[in-house]
Amino acid sequence: MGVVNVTPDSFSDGGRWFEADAAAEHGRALAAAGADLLDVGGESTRPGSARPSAEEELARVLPVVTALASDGLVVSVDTMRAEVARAALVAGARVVNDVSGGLADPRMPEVVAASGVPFVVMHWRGLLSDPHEQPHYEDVTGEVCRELTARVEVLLAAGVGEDQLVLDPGFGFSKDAAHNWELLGGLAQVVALGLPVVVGTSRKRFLGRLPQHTGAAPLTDAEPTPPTARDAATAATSLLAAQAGAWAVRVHEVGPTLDALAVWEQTQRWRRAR
Ligand code: PMM
Repeated sequence: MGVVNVTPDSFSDGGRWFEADAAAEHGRALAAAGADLLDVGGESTRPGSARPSAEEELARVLPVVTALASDGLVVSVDTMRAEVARAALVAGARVVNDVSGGLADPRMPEVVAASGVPFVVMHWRGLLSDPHEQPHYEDVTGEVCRELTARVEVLLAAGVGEDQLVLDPGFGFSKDAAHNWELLGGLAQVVALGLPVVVGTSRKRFLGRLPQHTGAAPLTDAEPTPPTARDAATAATSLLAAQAGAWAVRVHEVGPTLDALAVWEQTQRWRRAR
């Protein structure tokens, strides 16, 4: 899943693809590099960023969804708004990806149920509590699994088909670095819930402190590496996600992740051949 952020302020690629033509061109490049699915989003979830109006979000995503879908590419729309999801589906999107797991907009379950398309249900406590509050978990993987299961029950009761549901543990959303590492190590537990799982670790902040962990930079150096320097670490997390049985990984740079997945697939083939 290749990321196409049509936003002026995303943390990872802020503003680079804000113009519709540039965003569509970027989506085509990701597809040419091997992405099976292009995730088009018009709202940044960066802490402190102001939400765009629904009109503004529509104006950002619709031209890009239309351009990519009319090229025959498979597009998902990354939105928390039912109205944007509905319009994007009419424009040719084939998947809805909601970082609030359907919590932000009470009309989202009905739009998803009526469309029959896959729905990515991401874990995020941000809409249940103060988003600036320090996240607290006794057992992050277990709690994420329980909270995702609760979302699934609500969505099924609202008429969404089980075969539409895709889970995402929500790396970096209401989670600090230690939570993200623990969750990555416990990913197989999320997969064991029995639904397809998307993993979105790409260029996230917890991957920006590896030079300190490896001793390549002093521990006192508080500055994380810039997001664009995190693609090797992202490829490593993609491989771990594949190994744990994830259905998809959501990444900004496709090449390094495809190489890592090819490495994993070769070892799998060898194991199967024995
Ligand atoms: N992360 C971001 C945005 N959308 N969607 C899913 N399903 N999973 C994620 O982890 C996720 C997402 C934030 O990252 P970005 O600003 O680089 O797009």
